[in-house]
Amino acid sequence: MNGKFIVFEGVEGCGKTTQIQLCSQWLESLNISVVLTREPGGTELGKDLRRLLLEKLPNKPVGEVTELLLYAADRAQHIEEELKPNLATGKYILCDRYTDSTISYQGYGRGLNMSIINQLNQISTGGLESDLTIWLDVDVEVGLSRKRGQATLDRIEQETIAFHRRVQQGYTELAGSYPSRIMRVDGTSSQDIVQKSIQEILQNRLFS
Ligand code: T5A
Repeated sequence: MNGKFIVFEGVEGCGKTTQIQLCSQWLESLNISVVLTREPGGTELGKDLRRLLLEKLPNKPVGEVTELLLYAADRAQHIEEELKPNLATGKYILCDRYTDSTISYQGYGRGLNMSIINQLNQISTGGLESDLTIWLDVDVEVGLSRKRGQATLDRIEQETIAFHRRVQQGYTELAGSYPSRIMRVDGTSSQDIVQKSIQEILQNRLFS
């Protein structure tokens, strides 16, 4: 595979969507061919799975294991339909969330068995890892207050603050365990400063 697979991660409202857009504009200005995608929802099937996962409907609860399996199904489809073909043709993929989300949300947040999560991640990805993961680190209160100002909160955003803190702990521990793959960026700075930090990391890690 010749392209590059760059993932953006973090708690709710950390600024992934904003930074992916800015990063895409910058890469295109360098004549690099870019694909923007996300999990869940990076394929047609995935859009339906995203709706099932994020809509909060009264009397229609989503079980924790069901949730885990739906994220895995979304990812398996995404890899075959979107990630592998674009990497094979040399594209730079900017992906909003990937396996570290499952570890942080379903593992740390829900408390599901980590070895099952790791096995499912292996099955759904076939071993495909990101070339680089940018972790936008913001306090969960800051991220959620940004989201509250924006729209109604989805099913997962409506979880307790304790849940979101466990998710944040997940990202912190993952970044400590995989220092060469996961790069922490302070997401509380202004959008321009955050973007400059990301561009510096990409220049050092992918272009040099
Ligand atoms: N999930 C996902 C799992 O539980 N397991 C999994 O395996 C996977 C893959 C997906 C949900 O699914 C869960 C995690 C999630 O709960 P999503 O697609 O991440 O949801 O949700 P989105 O709503 O798209 O994204 P976020 O809520 O995380 O928001 P973003 O994209 O991080 O933030 P963004 O850029 O939209 O910004 C939010 C607001 O903040 C402002 C923006 O203008 C916007 O208003 N903002 C800033 N304000 C101040 N300073 C900055 N630096 C700012 N940057 C952005």
